[in-house]
Amino acid sequence: GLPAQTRRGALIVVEGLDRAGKSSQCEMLRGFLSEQGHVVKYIRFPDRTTPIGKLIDSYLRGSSHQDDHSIHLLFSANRWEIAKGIEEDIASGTTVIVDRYSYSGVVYSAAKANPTLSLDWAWQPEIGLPRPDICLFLGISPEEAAKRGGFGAERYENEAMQTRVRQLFQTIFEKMQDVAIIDAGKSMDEVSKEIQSAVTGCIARLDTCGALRKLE
Ligand code: ADP
Ligand code: FDM
Ligand code: MG
Repeated sequence: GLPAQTRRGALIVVEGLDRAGKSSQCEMLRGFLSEQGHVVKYIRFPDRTTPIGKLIDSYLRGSSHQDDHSIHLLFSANRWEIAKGIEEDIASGTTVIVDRYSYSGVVYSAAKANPTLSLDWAWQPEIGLPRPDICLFLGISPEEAAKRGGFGAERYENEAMQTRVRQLFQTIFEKMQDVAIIDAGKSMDEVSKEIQSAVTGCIARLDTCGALRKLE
């Protein structure tokens, strides 16, 4: 491969339902890639620390109300405000691991079954954001997820919402490129091995696949 200084970083997204193991796996992947000598950043969406993120946090905790379209656009704006930083990191050789991204964005909003908030409508503000080199989708059955603890107190943590979210994730990832579907019902170590192998393949292809692309 090319020397490290000239090689760009990879943009790696981890998606999935609540309790699929996203955050645990992001941490493990960060450790794995760091040991390999990569410079790695781990970020998550929503980023609840920014002014927009604070509005989102209050909405998710049920402390405030927002129109469905309005909160959708705030989630997207929360990615746009971080996007330039991601592009700079990738260009300077840092690999960025992202816990939830535009795919959670469209799926959770469309799951509300609001008649004027289709998947198609929801995707539009995502167009132009940095496009992941790989998206790891951690799939888990409701039964396996339930073994990992009950629902939390946040807005979308209920059976009806999670069922629709599961179906919509299926719908979007079936026809998507650069996605690795991972059985997240296995042990943490088994899941992390599968992730490592998918990510290693992705990074090996980076030398030939050119610059970071944009969502379209
Ligand atoms: P997410 O970020 O997708 O909501 P977490 O990584 O926070 O998921 O994991 C949710 C819970 O499930 C945590 O208690 C974690 O320790 C546990 N967990 C994660 N992955 C596994 C696994 N493969 N097998 C069993 N338990 C797991
Ligand atoms: N979520 C997350 C959205 O509805 N839209 C988005 O764009 C993103 C990134 O916010 F219920 C939802 C998904 C989940 C909640 O939970 C965030 P975590 O536990 O912080 O991942
Ligand atoms: Mg998490």
